[in-house]
Amino acid sequence: MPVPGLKSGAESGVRERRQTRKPPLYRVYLLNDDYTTMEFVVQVLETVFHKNAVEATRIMLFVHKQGRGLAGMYERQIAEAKITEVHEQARVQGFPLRCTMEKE
Ligand code: TYC
Repeated sequence: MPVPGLKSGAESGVRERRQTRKPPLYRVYLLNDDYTTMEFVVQVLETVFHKNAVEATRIMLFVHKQGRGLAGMYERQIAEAKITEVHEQARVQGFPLRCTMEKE
């Protein structure tokens, strides 16, 4: 028998909240260094993070001046894969470019 004032999960919104809960996002940062070329960093931002040339150049210059900059926000596994891809592309080209991630 329904208890007055006590709503079901669906009515109270509990179930909806559970079903729509988003997984945590991670910020992926590029770090500055003295050796990686600006051209390569722009290329990485375009190919790995799908930025257009203008946005990629803006982010690269921000990192160059400030020390680090946000490349994108992703679920954990995607963020990890992007970082691995950046480090792999950098390794192949002989650049020390580094990338980090931080939860939300
Ligand atoms: N500082 C580098 C240079 O002067 C350019 C650079 C920018 C390197 C961003 C890394 O994440 C980086 N060639």
